[in-house]
Amino acid sequence: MAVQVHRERVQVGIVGAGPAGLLLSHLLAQAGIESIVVEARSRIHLEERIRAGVLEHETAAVLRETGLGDRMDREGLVHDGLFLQFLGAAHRIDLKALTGKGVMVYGQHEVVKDLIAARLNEGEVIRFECENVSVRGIDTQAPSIHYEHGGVNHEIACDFIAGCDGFHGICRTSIPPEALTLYERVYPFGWLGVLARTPPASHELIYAGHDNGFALLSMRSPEISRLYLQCPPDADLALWPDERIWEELDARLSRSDGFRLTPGPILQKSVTAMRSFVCEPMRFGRLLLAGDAAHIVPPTGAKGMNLAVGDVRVMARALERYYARHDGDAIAAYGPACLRRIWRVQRFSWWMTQMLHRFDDDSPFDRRRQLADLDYVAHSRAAATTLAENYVGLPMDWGDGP
Ligand code: RFL
Ligand code: PHB
Repeated sequence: MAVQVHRERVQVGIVGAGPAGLLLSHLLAQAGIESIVVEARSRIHLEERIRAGVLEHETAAVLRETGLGDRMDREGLVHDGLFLQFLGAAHRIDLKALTGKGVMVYGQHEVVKDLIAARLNEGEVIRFECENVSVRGIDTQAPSIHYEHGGVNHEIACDFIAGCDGFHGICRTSIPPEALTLYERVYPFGWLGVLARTPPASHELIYAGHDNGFALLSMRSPEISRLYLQCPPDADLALWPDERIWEELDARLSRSDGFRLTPGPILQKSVTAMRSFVCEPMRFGRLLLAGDAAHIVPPTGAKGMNLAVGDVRVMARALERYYARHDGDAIAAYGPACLRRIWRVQRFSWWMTQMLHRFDDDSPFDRRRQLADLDYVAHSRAAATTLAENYVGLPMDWGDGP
């Protein structure tokens, strides 16, 4: 029996409608390059998936410059500082005074909502709920994306495929393993994250290093708090009833000045394992990887989504140059240009993570060294500037890109 196949063609086929895939599609459209985004999950799932919350100064600027800043500027919270907390005292790092820049607290799912709305304005360029997605011919001039939807097989022929399908996607694993070098560190802990209906107890984020483990106070709006606790990587949520979560947050975030959290209804909870990961190179033939498909950072530096934005900005520029003058060198330069920034961000995310978390095999020496690191950042303008410069974001354009 002949199987029906629906065939179409596009310049760039994109796998994954997270921040990387959606923003790439948006940037390409602005450059007059057509793309289609193939996504495994539903629109509602993407729009409700709670993840990152901090946009670097330049990430917010990119969204604004490309027409996506209106709601962010209305509803997002501009933060000019953050607190490092240890030994029961909070120390403010004045990002604005140290770097001239701040960050924007605006949920990743809100960015995703804005991007989906902007892309769907231009037609059916996002295909949701695609099954059995695969990529073929990635080392040829004629790669293609294949998927099933509603019992029909689909094939999209493209010039290039952008693998924006996250850490567990199929793009990176379609590359022959011998063509890749993977760098990885898995941490012996995870984060238990909760979304709670209670006004944030602090108007700026608090990163707390405590003997019981790390805790973070963040937020999504003046009414909604986002809080995290270091926990075992495979923590069973059944063992974390709401009362235990509030008790532990209170213990780790309490201070000698009487600061206290106000518990409220917990709307959502989840556990995230933590790793540092980089895949090199970021391109195999005509498949280009971006975002979490190519690298993962532990969330302590608030960098994952920002790195994804940096990658696709460079990729969009490379593709623009390719189409303007068939410049294959621009495509070859994509990965190396991104990797320089990626490794600096890896370093920062690792440094924040090891400074603030408890490791089971910490010796008393390690603990004193961690506290000395925190003390140094809290009391040295030079050390605080290093943290601040990385936190608000290193420049996305190092001048050596395609
Ligand atoms: P995503 O967002 O994972 O999107 C990948 C998309 O690909 C789809 N997909 C497939 N589609 C088709 N076929 C397949 N076979 C597919 N397999 C997967 C998925 O459904 C999904 O829609 O990757 P992207 O676009 O690279 O974006 C990366 C960011 O999502 C990630 O780095 C951040 O969320 C990380 N992160 C943070 N980043 C920040 O910049 N600032 C933060 O404050 C921050 N906090 C966090 C975070 C991540 C966290 N978790 C849950 C991992 C806090 C947490 C707790
Ligand atoms: C968040 O608001 O979800 C958040 C903020 C800062 C981080 C990680 C996550 O470092």
